[in-house]
Amino acid sequence: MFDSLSGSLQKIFKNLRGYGKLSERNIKDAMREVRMALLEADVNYEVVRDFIGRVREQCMGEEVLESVTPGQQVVKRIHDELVRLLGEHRKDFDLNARPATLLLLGLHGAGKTTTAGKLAMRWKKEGRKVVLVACDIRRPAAVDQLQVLGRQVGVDVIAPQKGETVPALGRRARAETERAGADVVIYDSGGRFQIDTELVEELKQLKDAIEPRNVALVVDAAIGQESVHVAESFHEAIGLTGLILTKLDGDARGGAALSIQHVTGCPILLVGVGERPEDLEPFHPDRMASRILGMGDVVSLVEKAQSVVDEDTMVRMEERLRRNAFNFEDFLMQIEQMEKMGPLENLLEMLPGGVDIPEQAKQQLGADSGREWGRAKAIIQSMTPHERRNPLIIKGRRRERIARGSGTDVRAVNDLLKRLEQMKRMTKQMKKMEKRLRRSRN
Ligand SMILES: Nc1nc2c(ncn2[C@@H]2O[C@H](COP(=O)(O)OP(=O)(O)O)[C@@H](O)[C@H]2O)c(=O)[nH]1
Ligand SMILES: [Mg+2]
Repeated sequence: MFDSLSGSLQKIFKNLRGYGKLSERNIKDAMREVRMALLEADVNYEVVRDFIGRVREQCMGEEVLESVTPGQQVVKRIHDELVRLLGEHRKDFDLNARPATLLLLGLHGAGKTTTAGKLAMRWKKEGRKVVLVACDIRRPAAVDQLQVLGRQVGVDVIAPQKGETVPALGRRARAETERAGADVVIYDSGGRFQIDTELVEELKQLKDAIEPRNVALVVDAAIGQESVHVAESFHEAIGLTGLILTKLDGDARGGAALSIQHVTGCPILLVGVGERPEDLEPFHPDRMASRILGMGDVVSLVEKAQSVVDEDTMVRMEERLRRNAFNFEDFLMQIEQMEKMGPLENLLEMLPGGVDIPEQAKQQLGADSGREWGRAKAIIQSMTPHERRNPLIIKGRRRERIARGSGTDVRAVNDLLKRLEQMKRMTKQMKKMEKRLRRSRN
């Protein structure tokens, strides 16, 4: 649903990550590109302006500019601001009353009736007794549509009687459902092509009659920024507790989803992603932001790394590796930092595409790497401090002793020594390449 926005943002990030250090100029340029991408996705102009302003301010601080992973830090700031834009935390309906009541309203064709059916199915599956009420009385077809949905899902539908007004139907349904001990009552209402005084009056009377705890506006995301204006008008006239965005499966550019909660102050509760009864998703601001940024849940991963790995140690180790002074003491410290991150299989889940790796393969990978790290640790711990600091002195006799002490064999000890050498060789090669690159640039 956010494919093109996602694509442009990822391109910008890729550039950013390419820099070892970021200058204020780099950040300004990147922010201009992000701004373009958001506007192209049809995000509200003022929302974009505020958003870019906040992110830019945060990125100009030394926390980002002086960081060892500046590109990553910028992405994290953008992600956090996106989450804020989308409403910060997941909000749900208030289903505490018995019966809990929900009034669905919106323009004609927004997806009210479809959503009523979807919600009825969802709540019925959770074991609740759901009743639908057909308050779109002006169009006989609308009542039929809800009755068909009710039959499909297997819930009762209360239909208008001859000559019954909307508020009268509301009052009757309220009394009946209270008597019948329903858990949730969903009122589907009538819409217009535009919000007008007649519609507002009818909805107000219905709302007064049923006094619903939840008043949710169903908005078609495909109409873009117009949906934001629609939501503002309805909220002002009727008072809403939440929003349901439909048709996010279509080619909507997503701008509505990114602006609507910020502009109206109403949380997005659900999104409709298709016509089938199961095409309804709860709205999680953080997951939506990750999805837009095409990053799996890398943000949690970065945060996790930040919380367990202390930056000083990492910087010191990088420095030692550069000077080729990296020894087994550093190696051990690195393993310990890795272990603090938790089992590999859990980390894999957070990577983009990580969820697609079969569970069994993940477990296997996790177990293998755990065993390997465990063995490396045992071998290093069997070395004397002097040996750890001077790997070159570890020859025949010492190798045998270390193998015995760690419950491994000489081959495993040899392998580990080789790995340390490999790491050093690689760093040396990287240094050479860097030099060559620098020379070719000048
Ligand atoms: N693709 C897509 N179509 C939807 C979605 N929600 C509703 N529709 C379609 O939009 C049209 C109008 O829906 P309806 O529920 O009758 O709108 P209402 O007038 O607000 O009650 C129908 O053809 C629905 O199948 C959605 O999330 N995705
Ligand atoms: Mg309808």
